[in-house]
Amino acid sequence: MLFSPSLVTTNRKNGMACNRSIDMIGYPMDLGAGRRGVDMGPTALRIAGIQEKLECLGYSVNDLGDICIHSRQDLKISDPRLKYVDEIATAAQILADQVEKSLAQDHFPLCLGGDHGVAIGSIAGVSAFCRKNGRTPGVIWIDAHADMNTEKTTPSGNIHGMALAIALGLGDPRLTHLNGYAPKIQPEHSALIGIRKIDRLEKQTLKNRRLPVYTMSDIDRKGIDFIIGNILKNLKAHVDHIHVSFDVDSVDPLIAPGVGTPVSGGLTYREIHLLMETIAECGCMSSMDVAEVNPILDNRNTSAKLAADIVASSMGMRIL
Ligand SMILES: [Mn+2]
Repeated sequence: MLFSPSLVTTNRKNGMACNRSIDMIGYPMDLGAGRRGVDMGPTALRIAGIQEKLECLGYSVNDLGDICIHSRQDLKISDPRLKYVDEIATAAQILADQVEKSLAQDHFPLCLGGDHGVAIGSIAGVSAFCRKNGRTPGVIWIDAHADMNTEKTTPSGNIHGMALAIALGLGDPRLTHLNGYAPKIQPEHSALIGIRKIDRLEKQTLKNRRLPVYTMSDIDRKGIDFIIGNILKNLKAHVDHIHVSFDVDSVDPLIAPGVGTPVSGGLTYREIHLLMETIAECGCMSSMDVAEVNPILDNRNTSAKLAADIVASSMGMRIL
């Protein structure tokens, strides 16, 4: 493997050892989404060269393959307000166990969605690891949506719109109580960024929980550099493990059309890269999801390629 010596130095300086191992875990799930297609996300990201991009940065990457998930043809919706809840809970527990195992081996778990319900399992795994090792977990949620619905507020019954609420302990116990406890994350140890579409009742939950939310208007006014700087400063003071949950729909659909739920007015190419570069510089990210790549809506895999580059930025890829 050839890589430039300057990149190795940069990685070391950032606190990410250049020989650090990444465990890539595919989560081909579309049961949480309204539209089909995101179950092909892990394949699209692999074809986009995500592994090679990370290896070029000096990491050793273990592709652990895909977690086995039943397809919706084989399943029935028992509760229209929590579609496919049992299958989602089963798969989330399998992912949680794998993420915990990777962290216990001092590997970096990179979870490839699949719909954003991937975060239910990944955060449960992060939380379990932190609990056993006396650490406090935090999460940076990069998304067009807040994903703060519960079965009581959801307009669709799609569980991918509930993933953050579930991590915070709100919702059905089959999902909130993986590993037998809730919440997995405290609201003050989370931050939402890129938000521009919130359902009416979901807005109330966000306000009640006093979550730190940075909308696109905040980004327009204050700039992405200032906002991510503040988020990282605050999290670093209070948590020892930062999980980044990256929904590719946070990026503007003009450059990332192949996502589950596109919403206009998203992060620009430069904003998302700067955000991720700042996270890499901080050297404090310990696990990550990349979710909602939908090849059916994509244009020659451009969104998956963009997502793979963005992940590489978050892991230390630099212009200079
Ligand atoms: Mn999302």
